[in-house]
Amino acid sequence: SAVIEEQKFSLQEVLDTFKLCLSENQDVYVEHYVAGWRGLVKFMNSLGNVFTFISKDAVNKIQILVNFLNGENGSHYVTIQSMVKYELDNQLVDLDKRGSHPESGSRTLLRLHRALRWLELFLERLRTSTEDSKTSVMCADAYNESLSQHHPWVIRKAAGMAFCVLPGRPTFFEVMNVGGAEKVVDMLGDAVPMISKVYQITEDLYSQNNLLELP
Ligand code: 1PX
Repeated sequence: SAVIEEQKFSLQEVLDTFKLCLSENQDVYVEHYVAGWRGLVKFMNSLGNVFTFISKDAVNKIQILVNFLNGENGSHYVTIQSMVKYELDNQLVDLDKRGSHPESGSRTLLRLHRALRWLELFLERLRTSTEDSKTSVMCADAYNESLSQHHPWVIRKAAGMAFCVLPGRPTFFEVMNVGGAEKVVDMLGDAVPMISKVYQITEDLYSQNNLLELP
């Protein structure tokens, strides 16, 4: 059973991936960013089929970035900073409206970046929650405060329905497979600042380049 234990998925490993994102000079590695999202998707899928409409879009966006990373210009896609510079310098981004580059790396990553803010807010709520807190409420509050502002009504509606069937806090903690509630709180105390940092660096980069509203 020790072997089975080892193979079991833990959210700790996933969140640790985000630690690997930052280089010495505060650049963000696309490879680890994408790996972090892969792990989150895996976690979400283990919660049930209702969440696949959400994970499908994330998977699609992850794949777009992986294709760039493995493509012939992959060396420009090593960090978010180099990706943005390369795509802007070579007019590879639709800036005002969708045109000939509807799936640029920059606009694709922006969608995940906005979702990362939701994750940060949700995990922080989870961290400070009590036994009787509802995951659905924490999730919805975090969403309404962040990602929802970028979604049309129909997506907001569907997301709201998905939140309602989220498992309760005890099951949620169990699926995270980190240990007891205390361990989860410790782990989140460690992970959330790291995620915030990655988020803030990306946010500043996009803001400086006026890219926060990419279509
Ligand atoms: C311990 C907590 C871990 C939870 C991990 C959950 C990972 C969540 C992954 C969510 C990724 C969502 C990416 C959404 C990107 C996006 O905004 N896409 C939209 C715009 O894209 P476009 O290419 O058209 O400009 C797109 O329209 C999205 C459609 C799918 C619905 C998105 C609903 C987002 C809800 C986020 C909350 C997830 C709740 C999961 C519960 C654990």
